[in-house]
Formats: sequence, structure tokens, C-alpha cells
Amino acid sequence: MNDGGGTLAAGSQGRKSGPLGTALVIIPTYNEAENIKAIVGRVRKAVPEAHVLVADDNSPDGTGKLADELAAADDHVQVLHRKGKEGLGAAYLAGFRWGMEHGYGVLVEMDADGSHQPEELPRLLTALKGADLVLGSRWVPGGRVVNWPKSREFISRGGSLYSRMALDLPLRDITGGFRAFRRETLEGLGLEEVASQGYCFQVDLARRAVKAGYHVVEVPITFVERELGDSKMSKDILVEALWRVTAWGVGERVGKVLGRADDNKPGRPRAGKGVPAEEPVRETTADAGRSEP
Ligand SMILES: Nc1nc2c(ncn2[C@@H]2O[C@H](COP(=O)(O)OP(=O)(O)OP(=O)(O)O)[C@@H](O)[C@H]2O)c(=O)[nH]1
Ligand SMILES: [Mg+2]
Repeated sequence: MNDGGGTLAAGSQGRKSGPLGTALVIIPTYNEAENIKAIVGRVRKAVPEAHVLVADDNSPDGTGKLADELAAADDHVQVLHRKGKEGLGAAYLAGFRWGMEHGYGVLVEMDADGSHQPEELPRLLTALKGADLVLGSRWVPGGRVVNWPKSREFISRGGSLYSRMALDLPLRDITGGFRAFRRETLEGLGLEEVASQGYCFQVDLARRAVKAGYHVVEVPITFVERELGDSKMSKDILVEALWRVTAWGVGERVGKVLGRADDNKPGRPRAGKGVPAEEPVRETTADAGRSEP
């Protein structure tokens, strides 16, 4: 057990043990002018060897320009300027592509609004030494939320529970967006087929990883409600998540009934299926970015 309690692990076929390589922390932004400087500064301090990529969708509030100023002053910070608001999923896909093209070994997802605490990145990266994908998790023992309205907690817990049941996933926090992927894991998820945009983008990637047999570990995190700027959560995002998760769940069940379960597995087919297990996280020093990409 680590200091925060247990984790859940899924899959056991794809576990990697090689060196991690340099980490790229991808921060998608849309109107985060009040947060961008502080969050990038916290990441740089928490994991000095890691690099940061701000993926900005041409934010009207000038976030992209502020990010350019940070990049000009720090060669570990880069900015990906996108032409307009296309949703979280599209921004991450572009960021992953950029990171893989530039040779990074670890791709990290993290919000700009302070909900994901950069100071917890070393723990995620340490856990990735024995996993293919690490999920920062609010809903495993030791995980928690701070200042979240009960209504948001209800939606988030409900979304994870529904996804867990509909998709038969042995995970607790399936909608969360504080994650560390080995690049080989991302390469095996069939990202070119991913069309999801909002929360369900996170569900989609988690389900692809489990179904492909990768070793997925949940590490407890403390999620803090944003203090500055506006949430981009919307009814459309919830509706998209509901219909897509339901459609995936129905598709998998129909596939099983028809005896074509493998046809419905997303990503690269691999041996083995995710099984729930308790696994401790070894708490050693973070090794993000030992070598340059
Ligand atoms: N590039 C890009 N980033 C986005 C887009 N929508 C949201 N984001 C970013 O994605 C991260 C998560 O968005 P939030 O608005 O915090 O959404 P949330 O965390 O689900 O909701 P809250 O808990 O209410 O904050 C933030 O860094 C946003 O700036 C988008 O369309 N494009
Ligand atoms: Mg947020």
C-alpha cells in the first residue's frame, strides 16, 4: 500500500518495464488566462525534467499569447496553437500526435484549472514504471475531491459507475483527466478511430486500454475545484457521454451474443482481458524525463 491507500489495476498482459523517457505534460486550454501561468509554473517545479505542451484552441481571452510568453522564457514549454474550439478530445489527440512525433516517451493529460495538482505528478510517473497507463483517481481509497459541489460529485461518480457497468470495466474513476500514458500504450489504442470529444473521450481511452489488455493502474489523487475561470462543462458534453457509452456497451453485448466479441474490441487486439486486482504503488522517486527525446 502506498500512503494514499490502494489502487485498482486492470489487465496484466501489456505491462512495460523499460525506462520511461521524457514526459510531456499536455495541458489543453480554452479561456484559461487566469490559470495558465500558475499551472505551468507548478508543473515545471514539480517535475523539472518534464516538458509542457499547452494545446490552446485560439482562446478569445488571450491564453495562447500568455502561453507563448511562457514558452519564450523556458525551453521546456511549447505551445500548440489550434484554429478554434474543437473540444477536449481533439486538443488531446493533436497534443498526443505532436508529442509522439517529437519523441516523448510519456504523455500526460492534465487540466489547466488547478483541479489536477502538478505536485501529484511524481506519484503518477512513479506508478507508470510498473504500468502501461496510470489514472489519477478520485474514487479509490485515498482519493478525494475538495470544494466540489455535491451535484458535480454526483454526476462524476454516476458517470464512472455507469461506464463501469455498461462497459464492464474494472476501474473506479473512468471520466477523470489526470493520466499518464506510455507512448507505446497510446500507439496501441487506435487513436485514429477516436471521435469522442468531452468526458467520454476519457472513457473511450480507458476502455480501449483495458480491452486491449494493457495494465491500467489507478493512483489516488486529490481533485480541487477550480478557483478561477469558467468551467467548460455543458449539457452537450453530458449527453454525448451518455449516448456514446450506451452505444459502446450495447455494441459489445451484441457482439458477444453474436460470438464476435473481438470485432468490437477497440484498439490493437491483444491477449488477455482486464481483471480487477489490488496492487500497491511503489513510492520511489519520480523519473520523468531522464533522457531527452
Ligand atoms: N483546447 C481545448 N481545451 C479545452 C476545451 N474544453 C475544455 N478545455 C480545457 O480542458 C480542461 C478541462 O476543462 P474544464 O472546463 O475544467 O472542465 P471540467 O474540469 O470537466 O469541469 P469543471 O470541473 O467544472 O472545471 C481545461 O484545461 C480547459 O481549459 C476545448 O474545446 N479545447
Ligand atoms: Mg475543470
